[in-house]
Amino acid sequence: MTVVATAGHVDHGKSSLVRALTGTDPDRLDEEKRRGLTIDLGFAHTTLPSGTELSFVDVPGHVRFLRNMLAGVGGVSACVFVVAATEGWKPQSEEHLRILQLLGIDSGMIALTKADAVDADLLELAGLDVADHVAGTFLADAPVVPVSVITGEGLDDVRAVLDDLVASSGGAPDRSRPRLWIDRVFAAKGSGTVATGTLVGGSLELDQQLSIEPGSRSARVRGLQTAGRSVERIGPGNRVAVNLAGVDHSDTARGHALVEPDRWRLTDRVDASLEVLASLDHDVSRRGAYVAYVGSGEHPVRLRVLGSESLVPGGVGAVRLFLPAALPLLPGDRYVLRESGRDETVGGGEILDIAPVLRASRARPDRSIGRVVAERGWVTVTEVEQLTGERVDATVGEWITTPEELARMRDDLSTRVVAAGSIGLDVAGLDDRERAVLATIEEVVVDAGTVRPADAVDPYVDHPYLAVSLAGGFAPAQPDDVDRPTLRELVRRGHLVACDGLHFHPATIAAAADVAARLLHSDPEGFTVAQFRDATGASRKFALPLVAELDARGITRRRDDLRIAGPRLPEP
Ligand SMILES: Nc1nc2c(ncn2[C@@H]2O[C@H](COP(=O)(O)OP(=O)(O)O)[C@@H](O)[C@H]2O)c(=O)[nH]1
Ligand SMILES: [Mg+2]
Repeated sequence: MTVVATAGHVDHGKSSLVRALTGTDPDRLDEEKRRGLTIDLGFAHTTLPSGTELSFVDVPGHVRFLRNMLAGVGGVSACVFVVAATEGWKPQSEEHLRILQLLGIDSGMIALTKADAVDADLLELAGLDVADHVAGTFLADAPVVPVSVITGEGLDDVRAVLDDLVASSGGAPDRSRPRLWIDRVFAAKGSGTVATGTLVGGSLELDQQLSIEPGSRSARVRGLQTAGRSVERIGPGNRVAVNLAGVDHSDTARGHALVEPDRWRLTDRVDASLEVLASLDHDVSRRGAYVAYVGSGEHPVRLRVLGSESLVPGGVGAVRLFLPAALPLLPGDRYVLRESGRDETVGGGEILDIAPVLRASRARPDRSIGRVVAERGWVTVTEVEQLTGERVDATVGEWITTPEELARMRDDLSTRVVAAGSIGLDVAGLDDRERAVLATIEEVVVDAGTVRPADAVDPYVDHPYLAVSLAGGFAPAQPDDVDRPTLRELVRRGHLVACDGLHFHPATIAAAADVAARLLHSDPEGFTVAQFRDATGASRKFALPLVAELDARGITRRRDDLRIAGPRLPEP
């Protein structure tokens, strides 16, 4: 963490404290200086005693500028919560605390300002009052530091406490997925469009191609600055000014996001949790002019309560939000919901599903990856990453699925392959998932674009010589063109029979056995090779090995120059 936001009621001394700590007046607009009132976000930075650099986002406290406050606290992880000892807890103290809580900000300190303007008793009372109001919130155990920008009392304590906060926050997470919600855009003399924001999720570097969302307009990083310095690369958790080439400053605005192209699934419909503020005096239903604050943006939304008609004050439920434009969102992003008709903060929560597939009446969103997969059946690793921000191991190929779906598809494929038998199933007719699953089934073999049951597969079964041999009958052309290893394999697999250096088709051997059976039927005394040769029409060259093969198989037996019936002689 190196970016903190101020928070607290108007005139409680937020901007004065930032100026005292940094030397920079965060009220940069002329109107702000004239009226002594923060209207828009202010930015300043300082170096803490430890040497750590810290940026401040100073927010307006006035209720009219709440939208600007919301734009500033989006990417921030800690706050300096300001309460004036002279006034104590006020309405925007309460509202800002609720908003920070809803946005998931989980660390901070409390500055009890204007300590010079009250006596010790009042100061103590103010401290007790604040402790009461923050009980049960993320600030319950936060240090409370009395401070005065007039006397300088407490400023060093504030610095020391901020150093502790930074040290215990462990730094902004780097998920190699940078996102910068733009909170300010301006045209800088000579360098074109500059956008500023708090960078989260990953790094940016010079010359990087970025996409501005919504709208997916591309821009190149021409320059990068943080804390007033030009840098070539900047990591998450920093205030960054990005000089963008390729876009006009009027094309982009607060609320837009800078992201890497094609890394995000842009969405205008999300399911989210909604925690309704207990202070609300009515239920929350779909009726209302709602505005959602997401990132640095403010978006009019339609809302549908999931699982019931409405949510009661203090209740927690889920809603579906319909946004006017597609944003680069992820589960875990926080939002605040306001109702513009009544100008009140309704509540807020966490985005749970950026691409809901179930109808609102059936959707029960949560952040589990298992639900994302189960609702779709099959998703790729890339899709899951875009839907959840998490990289998960594939179940099979590039796909993630449930164990049930995987088993179902394996069974289905096995059945289809078995049904196709030795003819095989055409792999080209399978989809990507089926092909991935097929590769995991051991009982099948893929060969030349077809898949067969492993036991039905014989790559030699269609060898062209076999047809030649079969057609040649008792006098087949010999396989002089077939290489020796192939010939040996054809014989080993029983597709050819080798007898005395010649090769025959098995059907020819069967036919020879039939000829022998017929000859022995008409003359049981036996037949000669010459008789066999005449009966088959083959020359002696072929007749001799054939008869030898019949002997070897026990179909015939030799007695002198005659062949008589062997034990395996078939019926004629
Ligand atoms: N006496 C006293 N006045 C202060 C102190 N801090 C701020 N102020 C005054 O309180 C008023 C509001 O201060 P500002 O910083 O603009 O408040 P913000 O609206 O919370 O940003 C200004 O007139 C400041 O001069 C302080 O420590 N002591
Ligand atoms: Mg101010």
